[in-house]
Amino acid sequence: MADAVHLGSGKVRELYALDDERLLLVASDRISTFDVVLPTEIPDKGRVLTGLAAFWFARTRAITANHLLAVRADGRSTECRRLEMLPIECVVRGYLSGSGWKDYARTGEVCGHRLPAGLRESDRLPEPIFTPATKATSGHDENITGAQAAALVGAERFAEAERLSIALYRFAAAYALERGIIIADTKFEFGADRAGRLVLGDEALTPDSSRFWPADEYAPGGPQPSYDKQYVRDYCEKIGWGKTYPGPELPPDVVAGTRRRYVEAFERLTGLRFDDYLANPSVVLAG
Ligand code: Q0N
Repeated sequence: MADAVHLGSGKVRELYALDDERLLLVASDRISTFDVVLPTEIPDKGRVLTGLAAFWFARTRAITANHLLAVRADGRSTECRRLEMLPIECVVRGYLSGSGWKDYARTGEVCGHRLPAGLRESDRLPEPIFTPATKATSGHDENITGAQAAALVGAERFAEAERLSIALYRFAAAYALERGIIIADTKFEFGADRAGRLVLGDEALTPDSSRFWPADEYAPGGPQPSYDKQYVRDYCEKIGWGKTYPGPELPPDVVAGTRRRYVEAFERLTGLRFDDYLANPSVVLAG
């Protein structure tokens, strides 16, 4: 870390350059809700997300190459290949929620996909759809049509990013559903390596980059509880926070309940004990 150059901060992650070809992604324990980072951290949240992403990277190599080189012993830092990132977010939706639901309710379409009439909020879609968005530097990402995305990255790149995103989502959603977790939607970021090949980057298939819902509570026709952040959201509603900066401190029981949910998602999906991950993060890469 001594000579790693800080490149930038996301809401909950830091990015450093190790050399010309490698980056270090560090996941903090910060948590955001309603787009505001809260002043209270969730212990080990960054380790859960790092471990889960590494688990998925290891298990999806037959679908697509990815940027992961190594998970460090701290369990929250990953060394990755430096890529030329595409200027689009590759979102896949298997269920109708968030901006997808809002767009459908207004227009009957999401990112140019015409959907059947009469769908309710949180309904499962007949097939997963690719709904690209632009990366907003400030504020919210904006949904765009496939044609707009293709204009940004090129038709061939767009087609490959769409194909890979849908294949990754199908694989992960089926796997997670068997373990009691619905992945309602998810966001991928791809980049090109030096040979021009498309490579999966960022963190993938975590609760921060996806909507995870508990399958046993699934009840379409309204919003669903979040697998990971529901205690935080319920607490924020209870105290009447206005959902603008600054966010509230979280009480110890909300922190403990939320940490337990993150660890539970990790253990369900990986089939590993989280303590075993802490002792040796490489366990998520085996098998
Ligand atoms: C990169 N972002 C956006 C960390 C994540 N492998 C890569 N090569 C080049 N650039 C990037 C990656 C990756 N991953 C991705 N920015 C640069 C997401 N960031 C936001 C800040 O926290």
